[in-house]
Parts: sequence; C-alpha cells; structure tokens
Amino acid sequence: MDGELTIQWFPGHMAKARRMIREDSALVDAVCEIIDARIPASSRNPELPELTAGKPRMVILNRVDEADPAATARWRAVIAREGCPVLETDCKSGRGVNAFTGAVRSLLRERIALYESRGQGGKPLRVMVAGIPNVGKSSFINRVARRRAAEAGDRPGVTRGKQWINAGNGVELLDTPGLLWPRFEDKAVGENLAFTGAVRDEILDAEALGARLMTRLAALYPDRLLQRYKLTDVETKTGDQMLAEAARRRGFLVSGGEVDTERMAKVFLDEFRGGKLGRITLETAGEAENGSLGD
Ligand SMILES: Nc1nc2c(ncn2[C@@H]2O[C@H](COP(=O)(O)OP(=O)(O)OP(=O)(O)O)[C@@H](O)[C@H]2O)c(=O)[nH]1
Ligand SMILES: [Mg+2]
Repeated sequence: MDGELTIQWFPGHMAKARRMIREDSALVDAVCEIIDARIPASSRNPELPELTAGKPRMVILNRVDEADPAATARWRAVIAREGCPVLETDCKSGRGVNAFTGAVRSLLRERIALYESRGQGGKPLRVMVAGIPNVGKSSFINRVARRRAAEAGDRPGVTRGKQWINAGNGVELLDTPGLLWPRFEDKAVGENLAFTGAVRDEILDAEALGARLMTRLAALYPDRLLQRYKLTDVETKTGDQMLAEAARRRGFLVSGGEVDTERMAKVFLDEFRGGKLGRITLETAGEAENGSLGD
C-alpha cells in the first residue's frame, strides 16, 4: 500500500524481555500467547515459537469486545486448524476466562499423567503468558486468578519484570513484559500495532498515523467514518484530507484559522482505541500479513 509508515520499537528493556522469555521457557510446561482480536495476525510474535521451542502452546484471542464478532469467529477457526487450543476472551468483563485452566489441564494431560505416575500428582502446571505490549496479559492473569495480582494499565510497557501468580486449579502463571520483534517484514504489521496501542505513542507521528488509519478505515468501514466525522465522502480523498475535513467539522483550529490536524489525529486514535467507532477487525482471516500463522 502506498505511503505506509515504517514503524520500529524494540527498546533495550524489550531485548532484555526477549532473553528472559527464552531462558524462562525452560521453567514452564506450556506457553499461552495472548493476541489482539482486532489484529490477530499482526499481534502474533513470529519469534515466539523459536524462543519457546518445544513447549505446547495455546492462543487467547483477547479484546473480543472490541473486535468484529464475525471476523473473530473466522480467526478462531483458522488458528484452531493449526492444532493449538484457542479461547476467546474479554478481560474487561471477564467473559471467556473461566474455560482457561480446564483448557490448560486438557492440553497438558500427558504431562499430568507423567507427574501422577511419578507420585507427583499435585505438582503445579506452569504456564508462561506472553504477547505484544498492552494486549491484556496482566489483565488476563488477574481475571483468571480472580484478584488484582499483576499490575495492568492502559499503555504499553506496564509489566517490566516477571511474576508468578497462582491461578488455582493447579495452574501457575508467569506474567511477562510485552514483546515485539526488531523488524516488521510487512509495514502493515507495524501500522496495525501502532493503531491498536502496542507501540509507545511518544515515538509515533500522530498525524501520519491518524491519516493512515483514516485510509484503512475508509476501505474497511467507510460508513463508520462518514457517520462519526461527518465526512462528505471517503472515495475521493487521501487520509490527510479526511483528517483535515474531520478537524474542520469538529472546529479544531489553530490560530490563523488553519485546521489542527494534529489534535484531530490524536482524538481520532483515542476514539478508535476507545471503541467509539464500534467493533472493528483490521485483518481478514486467511490473509495473514506477517506470515506467522501455521508455523
Ligand atoms: N476493552 C478491553 N480492554 C482490555 C481487555 N484486556 C485488557 N484491556 C485493557 O488493556 C489495557 C492493557 O492491559 P494490561 O493487562 O496492562 O496489558 P499487558 O499486556 O499486561 O501490557 P504490558 O504489561 O504493558 O505489556 C488495560 O487498560 C486493560 O484494562 C479486553 O479484553 N477488552
Ligand atoms: Mg502487563
């Protein structure tokens, strides 16, 4: 796609988190990757299978409350076809989390049988919870454990160290810091991660990102844009033009009467992330953009 942004965010603390995940995978029985239902392909870390080699895996499609339900159902089927258990959760309300510890026990039934045969029947099952920044790993753990055991917050990079949490039903969870990878092969992946809040906003150009999101939504959900921002049409305009028109409609002006597109871009990104444009999925199942499916 023309004009795609090059986005990169792999700070030192993330390189450290990557080392930690590789080392700690030796301590766990399974790895649970939390992905974002709005961007199910872009939010899967292509390095994770290698970092946690040999460990049984499961996938949690989180933020289903913010995603398009029909798209989520298709994605769930696509991921399940890989042979890995997949659950849908909304960690805001807690919907879907009750199935988790049972799914872990079923994934690890051979290991449980092995422990029992060695007289270690009560040995806890240890699961690493991994995923991109801000996807809801700590919120998921708190929901499963039914208490506020891990710190969660509405920005990427909240969890910095590792922490073990007893989830009940013989399962212990390892919370880990959000992890991205050093280079996005496909620029659309970097953009998707930035739109949804997995990349620290301070390193992003809000105006350029807002214009790109206008372009993406004009193609996917034009009616929502037309309605919310009172645009005359979306077919003939660039992202910058749509942003400027939205700013004019909102009366966002800077001194001299110019439209304040930077302010509009920030408001637009906030409204998108806050669900004001409705439930949206930015990727279609079957068109995996970073090639991480089916590994
Ligand atoms: N709407 C919605 N919000 C969610 C969901 N899960 C988590 N959140 C919110 O997303 C934000 C990030 O949640 P965290 O649990 O801190 O995410 P994290 O993956 O641990 O983030 P880092 O530790 O920074 O990598 C918080 O504001 C949560 O309330 C969900 O399913 N739906
Ligand atoms: Mg966290």
